[in-house]
Amino acid sequence: MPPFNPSATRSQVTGSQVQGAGGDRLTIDCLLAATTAEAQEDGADVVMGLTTQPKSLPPKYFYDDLGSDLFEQITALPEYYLTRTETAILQAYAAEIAGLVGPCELLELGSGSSTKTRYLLNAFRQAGYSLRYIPVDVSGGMLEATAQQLLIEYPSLVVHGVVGTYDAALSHPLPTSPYPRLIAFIGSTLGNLAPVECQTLLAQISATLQPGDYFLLGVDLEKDPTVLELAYNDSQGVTAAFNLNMLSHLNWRFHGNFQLHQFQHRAVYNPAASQVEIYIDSLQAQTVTLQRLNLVVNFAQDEPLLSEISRKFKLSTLSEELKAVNLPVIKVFTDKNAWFGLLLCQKA
Ligand code: AVJ
Repeated sequence: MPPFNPSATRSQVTGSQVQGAGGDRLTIDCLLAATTAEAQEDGADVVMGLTTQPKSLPPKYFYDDLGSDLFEQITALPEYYLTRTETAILQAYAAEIAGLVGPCELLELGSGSSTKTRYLLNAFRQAGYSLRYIPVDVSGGMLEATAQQLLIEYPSLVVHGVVGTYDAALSHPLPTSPYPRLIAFIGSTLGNLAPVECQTLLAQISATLQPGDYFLLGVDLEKDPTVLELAYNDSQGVTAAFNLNMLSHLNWRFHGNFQLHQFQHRAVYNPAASQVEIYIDSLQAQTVTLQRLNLVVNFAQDEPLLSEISRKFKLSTLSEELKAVNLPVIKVFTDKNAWFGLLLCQKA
């Protein structure tokens, strides 16, 4: 099979659906743009972020194939407790979750390498439930490689991947299923969203679910700021590389000329907003051009660019917010330190 081409144009979407080695067990829909016009449309958020003061960029631009790879490396860092902690929770409670949910169709937002998801897939398989898995990710390379691997590991799994943003994927029509849907949004990706955007996405997720469907949400919780700051300033510099890779991603995607060595990674905890803030600081006054976006940007010396917020949640507040969008929590799973929370909700 030819390698999956994440830059297929929208008009090729249907034509570029991948029918995998597993025959009709694999479909991949690509909703990303590739023509100049579409890339410009895609990059409207980049233009907005770089022309508004203070400057910022959407965290989704971390995740080109190299960025997804660097994130995988972050998850193995000694300082980065998040993935390890959530994995332990899934390991301990996946069977209970499968028991509560029953046979279903699992749609995962931001599936990445689907490593933690395997605990759920294993639990559903163990229970004898058939399962359709719909991984959604902006990184097409990682999604396809993961899907191919899953077909081998799970001989009766049907995979329908969607390469695209959450927005595009949630409104993308999928074949109907006789089973309830379980939307999984784990890994604390919700923490990237400011409170208002967070409410909007939760409401959007709720709107795509039928009463009785499920939502599984994994979030990082408030804790000692020292622990938090270490997790985003690792001693091996992997987080710094991950952060700066956003600039190389913009360079190739939008024909830009960011000089990475003229920028620096910085992460600080902001207790008032309960969030770690990740910045790319400009080490000198400089001008950057993004040809494909017709954009010229000036940076002052030491000017910060906010590349990510990583919010740390309080279980009681979050549960209220979920209830407000018709997704009441039916069970909360956590670790012994209450560092991370996994919330199983059911659409009312
Ligand atoms: C993938 C959003 C959960 O916020 O911890 C890791 C991304 N950024 N190190 C996080 C990230 C820097 C991560 N999330």
